[in-house]
Amino acid sequence: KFQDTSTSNKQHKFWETQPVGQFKDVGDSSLPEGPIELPKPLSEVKQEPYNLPNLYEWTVCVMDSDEICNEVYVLLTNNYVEDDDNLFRFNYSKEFLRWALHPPAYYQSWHIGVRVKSSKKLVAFITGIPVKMRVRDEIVKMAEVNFLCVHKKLRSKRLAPVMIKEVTRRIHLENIWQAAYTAGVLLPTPVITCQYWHRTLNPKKLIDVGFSRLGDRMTMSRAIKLYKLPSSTSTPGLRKMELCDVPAVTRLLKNYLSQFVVAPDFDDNEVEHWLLPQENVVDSYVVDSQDTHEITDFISFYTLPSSILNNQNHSILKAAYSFYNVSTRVPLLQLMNDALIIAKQKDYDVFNALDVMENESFLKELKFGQGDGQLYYYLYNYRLRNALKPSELGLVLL
Ligand code: NHW
Repeated sequence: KFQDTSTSNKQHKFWETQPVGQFKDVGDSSLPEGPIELPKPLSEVKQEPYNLPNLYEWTVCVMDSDEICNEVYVLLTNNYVEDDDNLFRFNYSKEFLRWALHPPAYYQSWHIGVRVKSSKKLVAFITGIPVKMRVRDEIVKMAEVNFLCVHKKLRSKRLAPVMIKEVTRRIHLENIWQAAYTAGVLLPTPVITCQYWHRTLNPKKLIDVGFSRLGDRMTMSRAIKLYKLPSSTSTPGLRKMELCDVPAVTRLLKNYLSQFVVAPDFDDNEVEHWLLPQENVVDSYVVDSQDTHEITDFISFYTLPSSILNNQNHSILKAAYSFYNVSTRVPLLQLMNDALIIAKQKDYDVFNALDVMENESFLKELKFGQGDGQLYYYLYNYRLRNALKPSELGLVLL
C-alpha cells in the first residue's frame, strides 16, 4: 500500500484560522513555548452566540434533568464515535455523562446543544469542563473539550466549526484561554500521538463480535487458556477506595504526576469526584498497608461500553479503561494484573489502556495487544517546542 501522505497535506480551512500549532511549523524550534495568542479583555470577547444555520438554535443541556440527560444519551448512542470498520460505537451511560460533565466548579453554559427550531430535536452537542493543567512547571487553567457530536444526517455541513467557536467563546467568557482535547483524527497539530492496547478478558465474545481474531495456530481453547486469570487478586491490603482515602490518594497522585511534562493538578475535591468509586462509572482500589495503615498504591479504571452494531448474539461490549494508577510499594505490573482480575470478576469483556505514563512497562507482559488507529492529544492556544512521547504524558481524557 502507498503511504498516505494526504492527511498532513490536507487543507484545514477551519483549523488554519485557529491558534493551534500548524503543520508548516512542525520542527521549527525557534517558536517560543506557551500561549500562541494573549488573552483579550473580557469586554472584547464576543457577547452574543455565533449564528447557526436558520433552522437550528442553541440550547444549554442541563444534565441534572433526566429528560435532557436522556436526550444527550440518545444522540451520542446513535451518532458518536465508531471504530474504522463501523463494528462498534461508544455507548457512554447516563451516569457516566453526568460524572464526566459535573466535576467541581463546572460551568453549565459549557454543555452546549443544538436543536431543530421546529421540532426541538437535539441534533448536536459539545462540552467543556474546567481543569488545572500543569505544563512543565506552570499551572495553566484550561478547558477539556469532549463529546463533540453532530447527528449523522447533518454531517459535512461545517456545523462542527461553529460549535467549536461557540464553546471557545463561552470558555473565553470565563477568562480561560487554553484547552486540551483528544481525537482519533489527525488535525493541526498533535502534541502527543498515543495508541490503545487491549487486554482480552472474554476471548470467545471478542472473537464472536469481530473485536479480535484468532491468530495463526491459535484455537479457541488455546486463547481461553492464554487469557485465563486467577480468580482472586494477589496484593495484600488491596481494597475499594473510600471517602476517607481522598487526602492520601491526592498526595500519591500529585507526587506521581509531577514526573510528567503535561498532567492535571488535582486537589482533594477533584480526586473525590474523579476517583471515588461509582458503580459502572469509575472503580478505584487502594493498597492499605496493614502494618502502618498507610495508603501506598492505587489503581483505577472507568467503564465505557460500546454498542455492537449488527451482531445476532451480542449488543454490548463491556470495556474497562485504565485511568490513573500509582505504584510506590507494590510493582505496577502486579497492581495492573490485579486490575485485570477485578475487571474479569466484574464481567468486563476487555481492559483497555493507552501507552501513556508508565503503561509501556506492563502492556506486553500482561498480554495486552496493540490496537489499530491512533489517539491524538491536542492543546488549543498553547505551543510546545516538540511533540512529546506518550510516556511524558500524565493525562487521560474520557
Ligand atoms: S473526538 C470525537 C469527535 N466526535 C466524533 O467523532 C463523533 C462522530 N462524528 C461527528 O459527530 C473527542 C462529526 O463527524 C464531527 C465533525 C462533529 C466530529 N475534533 O461540521 P463539519 C472530542 O469531542 C473538523 C476537532 O463539516 P462533520 C474532541 C474537520 O477537521 N475538529 O464536519 C472535540 C474540519 O475542519 P478543517 C474536527 O463531520 C474537540 C471540520 O471539523 C473533528 O459534520 C473539538 C469539518 O466540519 C474533531 N474530532 O462534524 C476542538 N472532526 O479545518 C476543541 C472534524 O479540517 C478545540 N473536525 O476543514 C478547543 C476549543 C476550546 C478552546 C478554549 C480556549
